[in-house]
Amino acid sequence: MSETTSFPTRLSGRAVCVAGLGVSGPPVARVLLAHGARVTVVDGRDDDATRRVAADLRVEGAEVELGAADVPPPGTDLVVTSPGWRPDSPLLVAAAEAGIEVIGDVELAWRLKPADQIWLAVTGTNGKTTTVRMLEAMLRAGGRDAIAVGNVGTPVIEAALPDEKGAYPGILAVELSSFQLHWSSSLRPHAAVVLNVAPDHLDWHGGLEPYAEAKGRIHAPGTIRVANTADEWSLRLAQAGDATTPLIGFALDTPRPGELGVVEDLLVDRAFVDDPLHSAEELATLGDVVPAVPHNVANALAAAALARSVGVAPGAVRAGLAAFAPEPHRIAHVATVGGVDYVDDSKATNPHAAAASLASYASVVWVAGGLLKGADVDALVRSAAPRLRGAVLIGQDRARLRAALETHAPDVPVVDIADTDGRSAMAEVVKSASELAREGDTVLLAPAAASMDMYTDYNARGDAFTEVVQGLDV
Ligand code: UMA
Repeated sequence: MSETTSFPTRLSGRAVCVAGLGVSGPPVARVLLAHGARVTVVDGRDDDATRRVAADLRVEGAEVELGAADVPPPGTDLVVTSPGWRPDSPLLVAAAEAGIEVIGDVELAWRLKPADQIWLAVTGTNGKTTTVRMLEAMLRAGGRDAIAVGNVGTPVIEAALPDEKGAYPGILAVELSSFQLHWSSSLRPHAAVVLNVAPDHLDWHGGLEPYAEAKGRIHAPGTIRVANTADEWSLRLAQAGDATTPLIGFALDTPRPGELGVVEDLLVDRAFVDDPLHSAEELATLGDVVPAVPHNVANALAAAALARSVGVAPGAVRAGLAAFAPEPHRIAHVATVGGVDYVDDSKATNPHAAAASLASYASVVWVAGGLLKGADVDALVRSAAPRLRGAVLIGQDRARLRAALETHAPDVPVVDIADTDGRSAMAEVVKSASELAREGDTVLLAPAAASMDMYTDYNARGDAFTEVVQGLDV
């Protein structure tokens, strides 16, 4: 497209192909139509639900092609892809070969957003959603007009732009996945953090380095860099960002000047204060963080750093934490039965998340398995071994977990559930786990794997676990 006029103006009359008719595709198509673009939406699916969404969009003026979608329509000027589309998918390869620009939904939102809207951005392998929700709560407690958007569920494009009355949120707490960052090039968040990096989505990115590199894009020119100093990649990616901006560290120990940290039972800021060398601000107590497990305290510190970067007062940080309610299936205590705690952390869909979860309990019957997405589980099993009372394995890649347990925890009893029906398998899981557990133990669903081999998503897996546990005799 010609570079001489502004991006929004250039969209008028242009042929734009929107790849994907899932969550982000429809609002992207609508915004493009509103800017006068000629829009064709493509999706590989052709089922009833997709056809219904397609029918609505056709009424609004878009072309929609369902089923095989291997090349952009002739004359396409720009492709806006949904995040999950892999760079090696035929349509995106064909677009690249034809010299057509490919951007993601987040990049489109950035190019169209009002100039004075502030973005605070969060990525990382684990903790993103909790952190943006905490951040949203802190910003609101501080009187700011803020909303959490992005990978958390509300497409950025839906929230970033002015409504019919011309109103728009002043600040976005944006959760960005590595996919969304891969398809972004000109984002310039006010402040940003990579919470942590551990192997995940390796099949999509082709390895850990490109996965981390995609996350590192969040530290754009001019962006205040927030880094978890206890995480090698988090720090390294921030250090590789714009050296002219402040680098604010956070960790679970005593903060140095320029950092946020923990002193006894207090969350403390020694960065966004008048005199970091000689003073510090108390932000909250550990008791304000729910649950106060180590990785969640790190999430709270990251959210606090981003909130403080736009001037949110310490009292609002604390009030935000108090107002924050954890989302379901994240270290959720389901019940105590016979002195055994049952905890649902179905959201632990990769080994790094499962490791943080396992480290929060002293003696665990571990429920694990599903789709490992190319991740290695040896380090996880090795570090968890001393805490394991037993393990119950489900799902497609359970043999790899079993092999790791045989190597690193040979004395730990392991029950293998071969049933692939989500509901009946979970009943067997809970029965076996309750038989392995002793009083004082925790039965922990922290699968280290994605759920889609047996469930719609991690919510359905967590719901199945919760339902069976709630049916146990108290
Ligand atoms: N499709 C194709 N061909 C492909 C790939 C996808 O036709 O090669 C079609 C699918 O049939 C589907 C549509 O594209 O109809 C879906 O696109 P999508 O899965 O890329 O994305 P959306 O439905 O738009 O949802 C996305 C995020 N999904 C992914 O990144 C996979 C959502 O994150 C996000 O909440 C939403 O945008 C709003 O921003 C979900 C997620 O799983 C929660 N994220 C991953 C994670 O958290 O680990 C990154």
